[in-house]
Amino acid sequence: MMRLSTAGESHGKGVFAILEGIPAGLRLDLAAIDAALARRGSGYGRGGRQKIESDRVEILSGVRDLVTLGSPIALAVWNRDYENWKAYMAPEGCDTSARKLTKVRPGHADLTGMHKFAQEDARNVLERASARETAARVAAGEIARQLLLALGVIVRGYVRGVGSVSDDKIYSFEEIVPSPVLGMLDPEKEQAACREIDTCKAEGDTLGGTVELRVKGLKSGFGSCMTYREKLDARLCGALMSVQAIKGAEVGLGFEAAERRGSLVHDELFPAEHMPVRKTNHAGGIEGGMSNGEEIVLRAAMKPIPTLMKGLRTVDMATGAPAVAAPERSDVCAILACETVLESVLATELSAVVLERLGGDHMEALRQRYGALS
Ligand code: EPS
Repeated sequence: MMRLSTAGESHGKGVFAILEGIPAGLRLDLAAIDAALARRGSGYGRGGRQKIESDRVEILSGVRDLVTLGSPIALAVWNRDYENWKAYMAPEGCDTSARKLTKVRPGHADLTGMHKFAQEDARNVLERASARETAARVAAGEIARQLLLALGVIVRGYVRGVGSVSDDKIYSFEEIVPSPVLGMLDPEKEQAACREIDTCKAEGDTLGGTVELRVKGLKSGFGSCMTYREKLDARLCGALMSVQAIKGAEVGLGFEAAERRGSLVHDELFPAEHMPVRKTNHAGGIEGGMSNGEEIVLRAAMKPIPTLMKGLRTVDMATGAPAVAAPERSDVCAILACETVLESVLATELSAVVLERLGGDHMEALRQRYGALS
C-alpha cells in the first residue's frame, strides 16, 4: 500500500515526507523534483518569505544511486528561515514568550486550532497549518508523478482564473503549457490578473483563483463502483480538498452539469472497433467512480490567503478586546504555488489508486501489468 506522511513546522527546521509503497526500480529525476519545488515557490504575487527560501529536496532514505529500493523514502526540505526563528522555535528549547500570535486571523486555523488544542498562542497551531507544509507534498508528489510517467500517464495543470479574471476557453492537453508568471495560458488574461494582484497589494488585500488539472493516458477501470471508498472521483477530489485554502473541487462539467438537461450532459457512445467511443468528455473521464479511459478533468477553487496586510477585524484572545488581525508576512496571491501543489497531490493519490489495483514490488512488474490492460 502506498502512503504519504508529512511533518514539519513553517518556521521549524524543515518540512519532511515519508513515502511508503513506491516499488523498487524507479529511476528518479532529482532535477525535476527541484524544478517543481522552485515553481511552487515562485509566481507573481508572492511575498518576502519566498526570497529567503530556495527549496531543494534532500533524499534521506529509500533510494540508492537514484533508483528506488522499495523501502520507505524519507525526504527533507530544509527551511532557511529557521536561522531567523531558531530562538523562538527550537525543539530543544527556546523562548516561547516572543512571537506570540493572539490577534487571530479570520479564515486561518488560528482560532479554532487554539480552541481545539487548548493553546494560548496561535503560533503552536499556525506553524503546522501553514501552506509551507505543501513543499513536502510536492517533493513526494513528484516521485509519484515520475512513477505515473513510467506508465505513460501524464498529469498537467494550469491556472484558469485569478480573482475576477477567468479564462473559460477549452484547451487541448497539448495546449497546456502554462506561463511561469501565474501559470495561465492566455497572455492577455494573465496581464489582467497581474494588474488585479497589483491593486490588491496596494490595498493590503489578497486574491485566490481557480485551477484546472488534467490526466492523460490513464486506462479505463481505475477506482471502483463497488464500494464508496474506492470511487475515483471521491478520492481525487478528496486529495485536492486536502490542500490548504481549497474550498471547492469538481469533475468534468462539475457544478455546470446541475444546470443542464441530461441530454446535454451525458457523453453519448458510438460504435468502434474495440470499445465504443465518446465524442465529448463532460464526465471528466470518470463514470461510476471509475476512470473510463478519457482524459481526467478536475477543477479546484482556492480562496484568498487569510493573512491580509491591512488586517481584518478580530478579537485579541489574550485580552478579549476587539483587534485588527496580525498581519505576519503575507503573499498577495499564491495561485501558481497552489497549482503546483494540486498537480503533486493528484499524482500522489492517483499513484496510490494504480498501485492498489496492480500492485508490483518492482517497476518492471507494474509496467507489464499496466501494459497488459486493454
Ligand atoms: C504562510 C505565510 C507565509 C508564506 C508561507 C505560508 O510565510 P511567512 O509567515 O514566513 O511569511 O510565505 O508559505 C511558505 C513559506 C511556503 O513555502 O509556501 C502561511 O501563513 O500559511
